[in-house]
Amino acid sequence: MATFAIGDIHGCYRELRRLLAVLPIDWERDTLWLVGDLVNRGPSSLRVLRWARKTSKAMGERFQAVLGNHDLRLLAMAWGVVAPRAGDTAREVLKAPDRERLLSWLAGRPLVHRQGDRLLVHAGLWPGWTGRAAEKQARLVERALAKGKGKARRLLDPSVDRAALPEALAAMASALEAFTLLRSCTPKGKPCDYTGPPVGAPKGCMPWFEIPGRKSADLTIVCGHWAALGLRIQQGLFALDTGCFWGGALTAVRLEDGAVFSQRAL
Ligand SMILES: [Mn+2]
Repeated sequence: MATFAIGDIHGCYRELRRLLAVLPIDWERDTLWLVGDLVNRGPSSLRVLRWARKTSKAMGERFQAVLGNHDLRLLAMAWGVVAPRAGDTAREVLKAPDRERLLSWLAGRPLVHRQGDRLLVHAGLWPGWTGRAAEKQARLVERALAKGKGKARRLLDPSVDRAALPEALAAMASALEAFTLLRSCTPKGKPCDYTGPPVGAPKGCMPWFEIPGRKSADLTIVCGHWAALGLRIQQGLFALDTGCFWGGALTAVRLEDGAVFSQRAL
């Protein structure tokens, strides 16, 4: 039984179907992980979401998709917390007849999924977190998001000043930042506002997974979110965002042997 992981899809449904067509996956036995950002930017968020929900129902626990920042943005748009901007192509989901069941499925996705020594997350983990600490934080935030009420809305509202939040909610906001947005940070774990490739990072900033003494270093992390990093497979890391929407490719890997499967952007 193998585990396959696919990078950021961003509504690129055609590429997804082509990738799946060549993936040597046994749908009855193997496991499929998605690193999140299923929707937005690309042309077919609705079709990707319908496929993901259906596949999730069919595969059960063998299918896992963690929430990315664009998945959360779709929920925030649906809840009226943020107004859609140009480029928010995922808003097509809001007009769909099946929007409620798609959105409630999405809101029920985890932020972190761990199986044995493998951990799936969209962006990253704070360097001071063990895998266990990350899971604990994730469960708290997931519970709030699945309810979709006041707490969740405040967590997804960019106009809320985090410094003014109650301590518990501020901790959840910080966790959400690591899970869905983190790329590089300082050795002390202060995030850097930088989206480019690691080689051009500002002084004192390094990829979160290279911070010395990182407490989750005993795990193999499967993540995406950082298109400028691209495909990075190294000890303890599978980073899979190869920028399909940006004209790159959609990438899958088989975690057992690191075999790479790729569909270039159409
Ligand atoms: Mn992302």
